[in-house]
Amino acid sequence: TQELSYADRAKLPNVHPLASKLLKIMEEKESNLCVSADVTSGDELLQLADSLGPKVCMLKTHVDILEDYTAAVGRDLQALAEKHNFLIFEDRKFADIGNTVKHQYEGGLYRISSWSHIVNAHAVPGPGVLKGLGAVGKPLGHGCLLIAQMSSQGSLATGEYTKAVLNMAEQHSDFVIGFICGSKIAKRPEFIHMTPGVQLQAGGDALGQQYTTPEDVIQIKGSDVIIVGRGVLEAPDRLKAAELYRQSGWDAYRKRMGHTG
Ligand code: UP6
Repeated sequence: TQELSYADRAKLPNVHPLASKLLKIMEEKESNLCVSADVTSGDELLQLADSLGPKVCMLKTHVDILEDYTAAVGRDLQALAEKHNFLIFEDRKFADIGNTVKHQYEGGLYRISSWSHIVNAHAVPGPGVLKGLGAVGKPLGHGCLLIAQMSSQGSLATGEYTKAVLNMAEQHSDFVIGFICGSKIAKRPEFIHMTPGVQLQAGGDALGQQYTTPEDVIQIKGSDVIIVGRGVLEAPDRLKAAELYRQSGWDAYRKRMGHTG
């Protein structure tokens, strides 16, 4: 069977509206790049969002590593997402009972649900984690990614666990829009596959991170979005690096779709 393009998938009758929006952005901007903006200052985060915004379909945050978070950061980030047409993904990796994650998502210092389109969760607690997050996120039109696999060495999220995560996603497709994973795991083309642990050269870091290339992730493994942190952040020219990752991710997608050159 012929593989569907991002644009085709955006039009599927059962696609979540937020997944549809993402797929449209990807096609429009020719970008399957999500930059992981892992910086510790709010100003630097906003400056990154403004300069790299045109290159990405999504910006991923770890809001709890900011040393100077104020509500203005969330608000300004939202404005930049509008300006440059990307989605915001707070990589909070919720992993508690429904009632607790509901508070963590909606309240506290960060009020994540007020500015982030997408969050993610571990499936470890069972479906209650999605019930809790969904109670806050669904009325706002937000979506959730389930962590089905991890890029780190020795990850326990493999095999039967990954299958169970897939099952949970299928049963909650009104809120779950896809997965954090190493390769395409779901047959349903409505689900988005997003893969971290990406650099232009395979390798790793000293703390267990493992890297593969955009080509491997998109073309060979069949994932949809590459998530790149230090590959961009530690480059001498971040904008140039982001463009390089955008281009290689897009080339890999074009090759997967059967285009040459
Ligand atoms: N991340 C992973 N692997 C996972 C899940 N999430 O690396 O399985 C996140 C990290 C980090 C980013 O929390 O924010 O993706 C990867 O950053 P890097 O490209 O600098 O390694």
